[in-house]
Amino acid sequence: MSALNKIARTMVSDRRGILAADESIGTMSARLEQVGVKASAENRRVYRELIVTTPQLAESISGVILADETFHQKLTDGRTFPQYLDDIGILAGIKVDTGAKPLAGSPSEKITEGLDGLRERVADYVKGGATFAKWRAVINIGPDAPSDRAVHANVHALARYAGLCQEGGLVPIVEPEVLMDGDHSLARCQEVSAAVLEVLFEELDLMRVQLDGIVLKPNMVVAGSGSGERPSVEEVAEATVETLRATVPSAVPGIAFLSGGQRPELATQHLGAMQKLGPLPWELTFSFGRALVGPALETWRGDDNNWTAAQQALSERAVANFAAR
Ligand code: 5MM
Repeated sequence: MSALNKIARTMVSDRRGILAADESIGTMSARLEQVGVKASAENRRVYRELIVTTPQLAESISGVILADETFHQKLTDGRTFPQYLDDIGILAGIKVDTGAKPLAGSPSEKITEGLDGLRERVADYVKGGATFAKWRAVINIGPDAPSDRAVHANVHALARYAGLCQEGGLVPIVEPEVLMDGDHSLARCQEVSAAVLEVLFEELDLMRVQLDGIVLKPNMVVAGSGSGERPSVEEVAEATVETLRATVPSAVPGIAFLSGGQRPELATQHLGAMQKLGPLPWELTFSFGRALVGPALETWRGDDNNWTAAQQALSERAVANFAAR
């Protein structure tokens, strides 16, 4: 078993999942302000400390994805976040993309940037204790979207990122997110998700990415949030698994879903329903952001008196997803 495969398997095995705590400075600041907390580097650090020091987190979480700012910050006890995570048996990951920007020629679509200097940044993150990385491509559905242009540009960037990470010793989480925003049907989401995954795996092959050393982080196949369509839990699970079976090679050790704005409980139900459709060629787990930490942030609101209750809220979501697996 290669070193990359071993890390990838650790990330998705034992019914554990990955916690996405890598909101960019802009996103995290907005989320803090929504709950009445002043956006500052120190408040973002304190909030991330609350998340990672949640008791028994390692029982249900295998890895935490950090943002660059957090990666270089320290906990109150002086340990860096990667050092602390390693001490409690959780792998430290790092978001290495620098964000999704308007795509030239298709301003309503996005291209994720961050390839410049990536080889050197990967080397620095490995020295700092990272074992895996993440890059998120954003694909939106609309009357004229996604265009072939946007899909190809994004999967090309994902494949080049994945190759550079593997060369430097990091397992790449490959995240092609087809957004839930819009009034499209579940069938349309399925069609676009399948098309994106198909060209993604062609591009990963072209760039000689070792498939047993990646973790795929896709969206679930759901109806657009403005569509009025309310598919059952089983319908979402079946459409998602059918799409993945048709497009994701069995060499991939694991698939860890993003939650994409679904209600936390619903995302968990979908994950649970998919496990019942096995046997499956890969592990199916979670790499949720909002569906794991949303309730904790709402509970904390910057008040130290709510610290324990907020950690309890995170713990409940993490344990529920562990149980759903
Ligand atoms: C945690 O949010 C991640 C970073 O977002 P920005 O760079 O846009 O601030 C995001 O990539 C996240 O990892 C995925 O979307 C999964 O999170 P959700 O909330 O969709 O489960």
